[in-house]
Amino acid sequence: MVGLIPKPASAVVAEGQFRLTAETDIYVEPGTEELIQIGEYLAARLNPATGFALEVVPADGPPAPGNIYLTTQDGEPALGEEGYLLMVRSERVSVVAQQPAGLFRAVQTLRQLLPAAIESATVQPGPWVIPAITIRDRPRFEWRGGMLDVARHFFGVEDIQRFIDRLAYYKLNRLHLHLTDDQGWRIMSESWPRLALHGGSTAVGGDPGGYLSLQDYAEIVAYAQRRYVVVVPEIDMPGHTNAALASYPELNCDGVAPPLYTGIEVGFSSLCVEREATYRLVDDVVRELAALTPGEYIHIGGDEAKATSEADYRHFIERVQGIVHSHDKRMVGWEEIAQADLLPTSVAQHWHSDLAATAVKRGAKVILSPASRAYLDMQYDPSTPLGLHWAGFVEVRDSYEWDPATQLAGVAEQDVLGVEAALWSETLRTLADVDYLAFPRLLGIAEIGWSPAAGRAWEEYRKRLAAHGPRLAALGVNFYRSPQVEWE
Ligand code: TNX
Repeated sequence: MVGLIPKPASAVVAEGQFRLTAETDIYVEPGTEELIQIGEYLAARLNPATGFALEVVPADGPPAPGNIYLTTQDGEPALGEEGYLLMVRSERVSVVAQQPAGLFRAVQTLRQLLPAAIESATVQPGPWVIPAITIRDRPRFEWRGGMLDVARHFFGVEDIQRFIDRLAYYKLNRLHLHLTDDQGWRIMSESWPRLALHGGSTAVGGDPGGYLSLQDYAEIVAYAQRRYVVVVPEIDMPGHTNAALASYPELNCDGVAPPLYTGIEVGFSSLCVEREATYRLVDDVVRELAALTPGEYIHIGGDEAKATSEADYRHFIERVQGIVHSHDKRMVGWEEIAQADLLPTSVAQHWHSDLAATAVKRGAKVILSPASRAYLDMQYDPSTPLGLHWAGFVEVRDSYEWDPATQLAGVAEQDVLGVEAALWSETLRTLADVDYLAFPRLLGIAEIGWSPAAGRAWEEYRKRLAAHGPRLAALGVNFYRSPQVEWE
């Protein structure tokens, strides 16, 4: 129990312990393709370190002692989409959920109940013992996200998949991909191929560029789906668009394409709001992405449009909202979109101002990513070798000690769709860099999104966090060993 992050809604320790042995198998009921896949995911997590060969078996009722049982049979409706009941007893481990997603979340709890060495890629001595416990759990918020900026620096399919694995381990369920910005356009468009071919050819500091093919994107979506993570693609506009403007002169009001940009200034670029070419681009790109995105949301950016007049901005956002809607998606945008008329289905993402309260007044829900808490690219302290500090230094405690229901005046619990940690990549070149800023702060945001507010306290959290040091190490995560935590 001590080591679980996010902290479960309820956990009661029981008598005895379950021992995972070479004879243990994973029984799933019903034996559908989807449940078998969840069982296989669990087996793949347990087999390398144990050296066992757990198998997945379709079941008809609870299996013989010594086994693991995952079922959606008689799942309580109160557990919702992602909740679960996990019972560890000396005879067996059983998980009951209303939906497969709940079983998947429970599998993460089960991994965390085992010794940290279970996450090792090579055979470890064991023994593989889980203390008996009953956990009844479900998330507080529906949206628990991690954002990765693949525009300032490009991260490809493999890195993004590793990032998804890390999100899933902490029960996060949204991967927001910031796909485009001034420095790079990172997704192919069949209608506008120069966006990626030219606009994706470089990165901050002149570092190597790159882009995702539509097939790469589909592969990422499928990988995320098997981890019950919804991909939310972002095309940032009308500002943050130099890469697009450089690729197609007709997107510029003066008809002249600017050069590519590799600096880190913001707020200087804008699609030409008066030109029809702009809306053809938006419609084509949103249509292509929507077709490959099973999730409900398309993120349209909308931040820091300092090169667009206020009236033009509102007109642009409202028209783009209509385009997103016409492709059967809900629009998400940074909090600045609150200046426009929003549909009740639209969502505003808070980062630094009081505009989220305006969005709420206009009937929209909000996602909270307060920069001083949830921006993972903020340096921990002045000695952090990566990151920025325009929103201050954000130590592990700062990123943990806040609550979505009280963070903003005019935004109450029922207005909050959830929370998201954002990682901007101006200063990041490798997955090790990503890890160093995301971990361990991402765990705190995951807990804020999942766990009940009552019972959350830094002094208790930092002890559970300490137990994740060896886990993160076994997973190969290059995390920051904050001096605020007495790492195990
Ligand atoms: C602000 S947050 C930005 C990004 C930068 C980030 C750096 C937001 C919506 N805009 O363009 O990358 O700060 O921390």
